[in-house]
Amino acid sequence: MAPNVLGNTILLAETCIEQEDRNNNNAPVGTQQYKNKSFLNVPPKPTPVTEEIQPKDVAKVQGTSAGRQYHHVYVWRNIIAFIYLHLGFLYGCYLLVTSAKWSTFFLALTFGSGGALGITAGAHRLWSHRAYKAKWPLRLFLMLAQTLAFQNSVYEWVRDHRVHHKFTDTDADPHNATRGFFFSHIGWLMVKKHPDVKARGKAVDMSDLEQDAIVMFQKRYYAVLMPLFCFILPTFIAYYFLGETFSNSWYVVAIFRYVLSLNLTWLVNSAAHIWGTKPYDRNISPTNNTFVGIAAYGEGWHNYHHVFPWDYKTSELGTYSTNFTTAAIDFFARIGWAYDLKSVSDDLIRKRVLRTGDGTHQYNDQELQARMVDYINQLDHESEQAVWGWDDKDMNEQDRQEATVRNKAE
Ligand code: ST9
Ligand code: ZN
Ligand code: ZN
Repeated sequence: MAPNVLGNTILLAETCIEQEDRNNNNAPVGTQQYKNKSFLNVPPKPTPVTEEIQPKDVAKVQGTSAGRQYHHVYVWRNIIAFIYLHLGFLYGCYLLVTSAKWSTFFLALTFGSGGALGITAGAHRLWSHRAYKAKWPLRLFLMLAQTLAFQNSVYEWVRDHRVHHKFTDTDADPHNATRGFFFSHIGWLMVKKHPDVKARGKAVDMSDLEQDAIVMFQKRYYAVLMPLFCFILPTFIAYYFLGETFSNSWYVVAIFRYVLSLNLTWLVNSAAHIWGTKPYDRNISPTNNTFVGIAAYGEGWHNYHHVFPWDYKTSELGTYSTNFTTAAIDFFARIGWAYDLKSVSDDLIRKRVLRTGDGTHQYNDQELQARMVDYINQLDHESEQAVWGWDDKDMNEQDRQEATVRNKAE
């Protein structure tokens, strides 16, 4: 079981319901159940079976996948912790407008942005998707920044995120958005995971992270590093260096900053899987959502991201103002710490937009038509055969019919 870091920090009693029937397949009628709803305009999918799965895992998956109902097992420790954190967040808002110093607010903003980069440029684009490579000083910086964001260790974050991409909208997706806004936003952290998440997750390749000493160091010492970087240091810096009160330091720089960054991150899993456009693939739930795009430091262009997860920009269009993370990675590339930045060619994007997009891509109708003709012509051209002259057997019949033949012989 993953280290119980949340409980360690807030020292709340463990009241989690542990049952012998760990997967809770036999829970009594009336308990809340996982169901495959389809209000996202995307048909619910059964978890696909791939060759990567070991036979013992397949048995587990077949026994619990869509079709059979699975019951939530509440993790009361997390529920209580999240209630405390959100009440603390509201109190932090109150302190911000009544007694906190401006410098305290800017400190919270700085820690919030640092943590955000640790998630977006680090856990997400670098470690989950390998969309670019980073030299060790940058990996060290991103690891520490990710630690201060407290969203589990990089290793655990990446494992869940890769499963999310491979099995989006199925039971194996940790925050399966077909179960509704609340579940995909925060609810998934209040219950035990569906067994398919674990079975599928076991087949996900994590060898690249296992060879990364910085990631493995963080995983090993997470229970110490996380409270230090997420809660103790930010509170101490505000209290000691800014001369802030303990209460303002704790509730603004630690709790307010942490809860805000959690909720902005979770919007990518919830809002950007429910509301927005699907310019690249209309058959999947992830959407392009402008609000989330800006608020989550460039991570809300989620329809694009699910189609091309290896693009370091996680988006096709826009400027640095809608993608702060891309600006940061480009900066690190300029000083030589980031390299091998991958992105998608215009041609590949265009083909995908024409094939599976929902029609909301910025190409206007005329341009789209022109590009479509261009694209079809290109396909036509690719299939053309060279001919030696009129009676060549490979001559296109349409060319023959449409040719003008003057002075025809009888
Ligand atoms: C948080 C994460 O908030 C947020 C992630 C968001 C992702 C968003 C992505 C979008 C893009 C990026 C956007 C960034 C925007 C940033 C903007 C910022 C301004 N595969 O987990 P356990 C196995 S965290 C394979 O305990 P339970 C494994 O053997 C918030 N195997 O399951 C594991 O043992 P180990 C703070 C897996 O008991 C064992 O199962 N953190 C997988 O069902 C047990 O694992 C918290 O609140 C897998 N995927 O408990 C803590 N998963 O690890 C929350 C599990 O030793 N977590 N296994 O190998 C928990 O308390 C528990 O995980 C639980 C489930 C109660 C939710
Ligand atoms: Zn991703
Ligand atoms: Zn997603």
